[in-house]
Amino acid sequence: MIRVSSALLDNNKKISLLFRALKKPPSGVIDMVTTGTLVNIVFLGTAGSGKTTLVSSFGRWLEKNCGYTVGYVNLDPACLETPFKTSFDVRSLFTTSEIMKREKLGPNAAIVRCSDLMSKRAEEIAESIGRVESDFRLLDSPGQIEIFVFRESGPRIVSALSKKGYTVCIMLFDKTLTSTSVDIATAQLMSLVVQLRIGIPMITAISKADLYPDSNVDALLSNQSLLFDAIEKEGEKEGAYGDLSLQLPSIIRSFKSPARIIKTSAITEMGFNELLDMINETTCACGDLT
Ligand SMILES: Nc1nc2c(ncn2[C@@H]2O[C@H](COP(=O)(O)OP(=O)(O)OP(=O)(O)O)[C@@H](O)[C@H]2O)c(=O)[nH]1
Ligand SMILES: [Mg+2]
Repeated sequence: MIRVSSALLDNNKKISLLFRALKKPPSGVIDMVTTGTLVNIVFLGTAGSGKTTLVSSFGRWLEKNCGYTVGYVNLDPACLETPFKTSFDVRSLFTTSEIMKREKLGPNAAIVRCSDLMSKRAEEIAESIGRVESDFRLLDSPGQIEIFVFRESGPRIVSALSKKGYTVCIMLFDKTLTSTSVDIATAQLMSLVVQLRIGIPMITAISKADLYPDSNVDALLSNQSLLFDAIEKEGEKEGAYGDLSLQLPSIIRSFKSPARIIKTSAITEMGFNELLDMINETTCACGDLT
């Protein structure tokens, strides 16, 4: 972790720290930013899961509630507009619609082409993001997660970015993809696969929780024993697929330290304190993510 002596902190940072002290930061765990570490948070998630809206809302919350400075980064070349003012926008280099026209490609081929261009220019993109001087840099990613994570662009950009600050990922799932115990285990496996691809700490979160304030799977999100018991019960009913789902707990147990899944809402700010706590906890190898 980079440590900067308080003598080197500029006036803005001092004001920000004072503001935070007065407002009492929500997190009781290590406050990384007071040590001068810049934090990159990459928002990944399934299409339409609410990445862009959460970047905007969580960023505003970090600024207003905690007094942090926040830089917003758009890495989605297909989006038309962003609800935040960007400090870096990949659309300043190319856009999907411009590539469609210029190279006479359909929308999917153009998205793939953009991803490959992002990969080629990963160092340059990370350099530009690295120049954003904010406590937190929030990065919005393309809608199609597979294009970012399962091609070269995501891993390359994240790897280059990791040299420019502490980098962590929030993997967002729509509530409709986490309605049963097997869904939740599948989401955890998907987070694990994404983490293997991009190689940085991962926090799994459910979006739009304001639409489902009390769900019957809530207890399973934070208690892995309960989750595994529920999968066993569900698996017993399901025949051949049941056998597969019965294997899920042991796979998750073998590869992933227990981690709770956080319910978030960009509208009510539900789960934002927990998200910040989890980000802090990922910096500590002994962090209790259960
Ligand atoms: N009720 C509710 N709606 C939300 C929330 N977050 C996002 N939405 C809605 O979900 C839809 C998709 O949100 P986006 O933020 O564009 O999702 P995205 O993941 O960035 O979408 P793509 O980049 O196209 O994959 C929009 O209609 C949002 O208003 C939330 O916390 N609560
Ligand atoms: Mg988006």
